[in-house]
Amino acid sequence: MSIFNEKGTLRKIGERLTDILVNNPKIDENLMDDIEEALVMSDINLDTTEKIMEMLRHDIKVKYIKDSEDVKKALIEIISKLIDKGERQKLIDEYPLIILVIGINGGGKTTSIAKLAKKFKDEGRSVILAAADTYRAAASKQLEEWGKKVGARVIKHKEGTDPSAVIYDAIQASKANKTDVLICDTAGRLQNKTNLMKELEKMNRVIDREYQEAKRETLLVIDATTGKNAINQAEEFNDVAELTGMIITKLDGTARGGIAITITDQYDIPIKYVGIGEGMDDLIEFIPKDFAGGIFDE
Ligand SMILES: Nc1nc2c(ncn2[C@@H]2O[C@H](COP(=O)(O)OP(=O)(O)O)[C@@H](O)[C@H]2O)c(=O)[nH]1
Ligand SMILES: [Mg+2]
Repeated sequence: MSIFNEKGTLRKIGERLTDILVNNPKIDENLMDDIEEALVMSDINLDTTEKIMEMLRHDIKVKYIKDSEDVKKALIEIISKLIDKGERQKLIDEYPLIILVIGINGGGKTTSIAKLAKKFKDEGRSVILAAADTYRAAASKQLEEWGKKVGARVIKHKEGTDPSAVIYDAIQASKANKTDVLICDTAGRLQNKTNLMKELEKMNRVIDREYQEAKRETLLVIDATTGKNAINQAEEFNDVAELTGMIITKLDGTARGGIAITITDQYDIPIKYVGIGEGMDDLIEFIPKDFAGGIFDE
């Protein structure tokens, strides 16, 4: 079974499509209507669904597809193509690297940062974490605890200080220690878009000025269990930040894996990792082909 579907995240969409294909071995308009309906009911939006259907009709015609087993194969291929952003799929593998992690509160930023730090540490990379979510004292404490667990130093300031100042200090520490990776936690204040934008701009200015030698990633963390809301968040954050990728969290707690397909298609942002639990090792690389195959448990 595909690792992406072990916890049932693609169950809804998989069950619907499998039922339809088993019950309609003949390829006709009925079948096409049913497939379309199944996609829409699985957290895939209308626009993306139409795109998938158009590609499917095209494949059926040019590949002379005659049976539902081949429809299944075509669907896997189409969805895989839609969510695969090629070169941009993988996290940059050049160092020093600075990763800015953004997203709304409770989405799983801090946990995902800990998981990422653990991955880097396992690869033998040095890691510093910047506690730039300075709005709640609990936030930097949480990051500090994770830092201890994964063996990464945490740079923090007092509650309420300027997040850019934390990033400034963390950059100086990273430069002084020739640290490979600096991961910055941030506060997710989407309620006030103008402030958020200003804050992000300031952080980016500090990075531009102080850490020119570093490669950059800006990752948006999205909680899959929020369904349609997740799609709105992608839109809002995509407006205010130059996102290089996403981490979709809590795919273990939901059958709403379909939103991953919509988000990557609609906003052209690669999903780089997915969270499948609360533990340190519960972060897996997003492989489009495997994810699409997971729809039919292949
Ligand atoms: N089941 C599950 N829970 C997660 C995952 N990622 C984060 N969480 C939980 O979501 C909650 C919020 O996470 P946190 O990292 O504090 O979110 P932040 O506010 O964005 O920093 C915590 O209870 C985490 O343990 C995941 O992939 N799966
Ligand atoms: Mg946090």
